[in-house]
Amino acid sequence: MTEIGTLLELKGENPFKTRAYHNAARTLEGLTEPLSTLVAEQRLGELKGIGEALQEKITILVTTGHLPYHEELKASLPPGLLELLELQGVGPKKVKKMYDELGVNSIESLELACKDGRVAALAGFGEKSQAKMLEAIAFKRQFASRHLLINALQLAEPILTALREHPDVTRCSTAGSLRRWKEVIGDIDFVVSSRQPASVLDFFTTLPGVKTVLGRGDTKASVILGDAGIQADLRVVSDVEFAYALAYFTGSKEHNIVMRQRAIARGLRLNEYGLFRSAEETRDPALRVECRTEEEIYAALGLEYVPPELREDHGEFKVAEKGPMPRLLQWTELRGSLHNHSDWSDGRNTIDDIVAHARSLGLAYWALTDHSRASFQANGLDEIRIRRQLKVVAEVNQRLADEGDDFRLLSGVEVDILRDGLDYDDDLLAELDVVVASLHVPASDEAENTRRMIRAAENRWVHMLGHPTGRLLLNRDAYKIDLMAVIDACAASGTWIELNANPYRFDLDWRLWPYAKSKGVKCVVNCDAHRLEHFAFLNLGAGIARKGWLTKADVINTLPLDQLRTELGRKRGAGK
Ligand code: DGT
Ligand code: CA
Ligand code: CA
Ligand code: ZN
Repeated sequence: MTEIGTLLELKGENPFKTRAYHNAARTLEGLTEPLSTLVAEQRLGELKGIGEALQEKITILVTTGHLPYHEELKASLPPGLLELLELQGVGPKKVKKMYDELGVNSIESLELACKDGRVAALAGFGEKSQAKMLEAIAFKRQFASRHLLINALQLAEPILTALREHPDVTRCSTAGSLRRWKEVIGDIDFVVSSRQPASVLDFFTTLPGVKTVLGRGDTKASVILGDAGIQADLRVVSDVEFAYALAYFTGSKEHNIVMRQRAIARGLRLNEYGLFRSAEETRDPALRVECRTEEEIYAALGLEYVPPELREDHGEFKVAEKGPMPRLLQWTELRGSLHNHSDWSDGRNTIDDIVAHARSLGLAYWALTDHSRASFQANGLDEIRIRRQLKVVAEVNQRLADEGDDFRLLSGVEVDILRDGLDYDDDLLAELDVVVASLHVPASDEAENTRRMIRAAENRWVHMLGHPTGRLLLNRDAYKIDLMAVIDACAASGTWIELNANPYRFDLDWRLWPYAKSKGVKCVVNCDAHRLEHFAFLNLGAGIARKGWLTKADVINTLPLDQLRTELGRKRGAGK
């Protein structure tokens, strides 16, 4: 629906018509029951803003899986136009104008038009906007082959399940950066053991999600998956080779290099085919040290097992040599999230829906931390509205208590860090269960940002700093900030730091958690949920916490409610 709306805009259709599609798309995304049910029961008419023409199109789309109207529309426009919309800061109106007046119909032709100044000459464009477009092109190219973890996972998971169920597959796993839970993924890797490699490769290269087969040999294949266009490599080995292949293709390259050196130091050779009693490269089965599992490979090299998330040559060898390796956080140990939004600010869902969903997931608590008033673009709450919300939260909790339910909704705010302090007075902050402080409008100066964040951490009512660098992966860099100084200030003031589990953020970065932990700073793995699907970010964030060497004891929101309340009171009680 969104795409139809966009296509109509590109065609220059009247704005009411295009808006109808965009509104319908929004309505459909926010549905609380399956669309197919609504269609089957002919109840689309109950939905806001969906007229008869749209109902008919939606019904065709849901029942047949495609929509001729959409396909005709798409075919009537050059395919490159949609690609242009992927450029930052380029919307349908601009694309239409450049297409109509300059014939720009692809990224390449836009680049040319910018380079000879034709875009700047268009009415309403100018030099600045032309330069911005060139920047956006460079940016897109730089990241063309890098993808968010969540997008790669969503493509990989059904394939892994399908491989597991395939009769010719003995063992299988993801490998590479995906298995290591890197925040950004180049390509997806699978390792499979089988007696029938040809059959597995046939299956893999003809999966429904496969757009292009880049290459296929006797033991491996590479394909392009999905509309996102992510490459996936599959290697098939014999089952005796599986553990070595899995370890090798999981990487990282840096980790593998140290593993090889350790093997050589023991008079052995390690490669993707095995661990061999040999002083030179070989794949002679007679020389192989039998290892069924990765654990056995690590043991043969004098190491405890290293979980995939830690295989970055970031100190894991020193620990695995001496032991014990820490028992890393499990996502099922998380009991709730302490930074989330509702439809009172820029979230999608009502408080009742949020509570029902959190309970259905078996969580123990959930904090509502809508935006404060300075975030007016996100419909931030002023004092009157937040006090009204406090009452609603109290009523919800009363109802839960009456029903004998232990789940609790916590009140709170994501308060803006402003130039001269916080967006709410201390008196108001003191009334809220959970206070997250975030810098949404940073200064250009590092020292200034650092000063503002430290000042927020030093406020007695602030429990934690939210998304401390403001980065959006593959989109927007971190603002300038001295994170070490901020972490030190959190350590000194007893302030926690959020690990924002939104897959665009993963902020604070995993590379900094060992430092924060060494200073005694606690982590809170937060969904920053704006809609119900975002509750699933707990799992993603827990993986990043693992990658940052964090254990259950390092993460505040593993605590049961009563202990959480004690911890929430700790900083506030200090110095009273
Ligand atoms: P990516 O795909 O860029 O996100 O990162 P990876 O780590 O998945 O890299 P990829 O797909 O190129 O290769 C998968 C693994 O295979 C990699 O983590 C380590 C191993 N590997 C690949 N090439 C080499 C190599 O030249 N030397 C060593 N030691 N290992 C390699
Ligand atoms: Ca890879
Ligand atoms: Ca690869
Ligand atoms: Zn925020």
